[in-house]
Amino acid sequence: MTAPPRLNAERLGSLPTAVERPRYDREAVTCGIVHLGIGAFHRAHQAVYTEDVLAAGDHRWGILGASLRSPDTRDALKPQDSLYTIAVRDSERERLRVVGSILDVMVGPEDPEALIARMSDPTVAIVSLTVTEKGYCHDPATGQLDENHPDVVHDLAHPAAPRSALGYLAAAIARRRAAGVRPFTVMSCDNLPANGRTARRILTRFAALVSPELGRHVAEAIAFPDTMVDRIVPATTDIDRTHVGRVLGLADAWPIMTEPFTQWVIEDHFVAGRPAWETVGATIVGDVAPYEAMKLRLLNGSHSAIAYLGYLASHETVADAMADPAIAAYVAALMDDTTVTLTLPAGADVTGYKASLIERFRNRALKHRTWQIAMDGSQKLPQRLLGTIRDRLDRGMPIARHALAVAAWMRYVTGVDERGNPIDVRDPLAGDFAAIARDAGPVAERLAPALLGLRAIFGEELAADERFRAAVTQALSALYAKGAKATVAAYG
Ligand code: CS2
Repeated sequence: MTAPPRLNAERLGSLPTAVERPRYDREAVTCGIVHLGIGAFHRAHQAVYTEDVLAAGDHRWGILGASLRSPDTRDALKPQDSLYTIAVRDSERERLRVVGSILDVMVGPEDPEALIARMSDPTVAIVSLTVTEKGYCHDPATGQLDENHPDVVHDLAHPAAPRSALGYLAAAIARRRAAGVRPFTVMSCDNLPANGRTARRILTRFAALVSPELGRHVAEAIAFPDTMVDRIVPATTDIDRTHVGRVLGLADAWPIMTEPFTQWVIEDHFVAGRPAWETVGATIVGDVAPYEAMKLRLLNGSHSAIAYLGYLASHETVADAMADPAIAAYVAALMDDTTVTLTLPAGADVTGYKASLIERFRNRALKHRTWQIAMDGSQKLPQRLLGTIRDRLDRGMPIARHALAVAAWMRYVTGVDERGNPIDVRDPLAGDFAAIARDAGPVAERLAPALLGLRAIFGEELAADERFRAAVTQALSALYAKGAKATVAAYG
């Protein structure tokens, strides 16, 4: 069988009629947004909302995507005029849509100056980010810039050729200021607590290390709205590529697989205008915090628990794990334990929200690997699980279920699974985990305190709390003694 021809602008007319496509003049679109970290999540989420704004006739908001590391996305999208498909799936149906809001893709390291120049263009009003938690070069426990981070040290020494998003932002902000170009808005779309405020704190400190004036300028002139972003987007596989190619009759080198659900809550705080995202489904609010806590603690907290326990219990995907009644019961109970710590958004139906999360996790049409979610736990645990644990401890409430999730993370980061096979642990602190696991051995009483000593994750106070130490050690002993499957059943 010969491969189908490549998706591109000229061939849009040949798509099957059921496939949605850009119905506006892409040539008329100008670039109003530079997006750093052009991964699958951005393409399934913000780029789709923006696509709807373009389709409604406001052509100022085309997106220039940038990768700060690998050329893969550019290599996939460039030959197809930056067009790509999203496949929206649940067990009943699949809907395909070709999205055109991304106008071009650049690769930062290939030509940093070119990216800084594009970010300095006066038409650019927003620089948005999905660089993952670790892309902020911060200390996850405190939310402060990690001034010893290798990328931070590098970028302060080489401001014209940065590696991190912080370095690019500082360089572009400085250049715009020197040229008298209006400041842009920095919009974080990562799963960090108070992502706008966190980005502001970190970038202000970074800029102050460049020069005190630049630090002041960032703090005073740049807007950093908080956002809550939500859509489940598993990594694309070759099976997905082949399937989408067959349906389109055109080859798409990087289609995006996602779920029907999508949510975006944005703080209305922009200095140079923004697309009318509220006309296409986003919610604009004065305070994102309640939405964000609900999402980070209920969705992402459960996700991380499912990832570690599910992986240990040999479940490849979230849906596989949720098909195990013991895990499903545990997750429901974990969410109930979490709920008491939340200040809910006005009018929120938290019972309905939790039920919808269970449904979303059960979506068998998505192959969301537990291994994918297990990545970078050192950056995720604080906002997903540890905040809830602190709040429950403050109220004198038991924390056993959340402690089990932390213990499962500990068991996972030792790098050896329950059958003695190696685990591919991906985390900025993977080296520390390996050294700790080597010294402690598979002994809960040694392993738990050693991992709790990682201050960047646990901070001082929680790590010293006897109730927390005891609960985690007990759960970890159970995981070693009985395995994940039996232990989860006992905690549900
Ligand atoms: C997941 C998130 O990979 C992960 O850590 O928990 O990417 C999750 O799928 C999204 O936040 C859903 O909005």
